[in-house]
Amino acid sequence: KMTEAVENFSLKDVLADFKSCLGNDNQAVLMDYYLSGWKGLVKFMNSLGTIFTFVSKDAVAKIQIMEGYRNSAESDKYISLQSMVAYELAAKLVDLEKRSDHPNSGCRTILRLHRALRWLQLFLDRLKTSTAESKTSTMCTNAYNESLSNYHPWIIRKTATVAFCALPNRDAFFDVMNVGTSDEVMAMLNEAMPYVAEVYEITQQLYAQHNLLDLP
Ligand code: 1PX
Repeated sequence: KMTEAVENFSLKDVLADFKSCLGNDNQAVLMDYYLSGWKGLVKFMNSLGTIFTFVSKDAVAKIQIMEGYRNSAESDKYISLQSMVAYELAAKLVDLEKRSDHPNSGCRTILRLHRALRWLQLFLDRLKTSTAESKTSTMCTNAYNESLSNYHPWIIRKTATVAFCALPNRDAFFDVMNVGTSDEVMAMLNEAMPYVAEVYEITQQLYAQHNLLDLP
């Protein structure tokens, strides 16, 4: 019943985007690869079942906001996260105190995805060190409680926690990833996760340096 697009889809390709987004000098985080990586994650999440569409819907909305900037007259200002921050701050396009004139700045939109990337990193790290008996729902909940949940109101936390219980088990999860045997999944995660971590760290430093970590 799965479409061809889903069948050919591998988490390996998704994580490769996070390597590509570091470019050649490992300094800038390139927007198009960053968004492409996110689109792949969304596709992966949607293949887990309709219950997760409430999560992917928000990610999709944020990806679309960013693609809007990339398709605008200001496109070149959004070539990297670094150029975006420089441009939006200089042009006063970021709401710093409360959402008002610029409710959907690139800076605040990317910050939401950035926080979610931390969840992904923690979750995949747990998966990497898990055993056949480990429960995906527990790994997912723990990763969430250590990261993203701190930015979510009670009602979202509650809904997310309920959704996590519907996660497929570890074997089914590995199947959906389309990477191969569980040994191959482990090898892929070992090879790809340092790049996700690097993207996270560079973004975190950029935001810290400009005092943007609490954007409303
Ligand atoms: C092998 C594993 C791959 C799994 C890939 C899944 C990646 C999913 C990433 C989740 C993306 C969620 C983006 C959330 C951004 C956010 O925090 N938005 C909130 C704030 O936005 P606002 O504009 O209002 O300031 C917004 O309120 C979000 C609401 C949606 C609910 C978010 C629940 C987060 C759960 C994250 C874990 C997903 C578990 C998927 C199962 C694998």
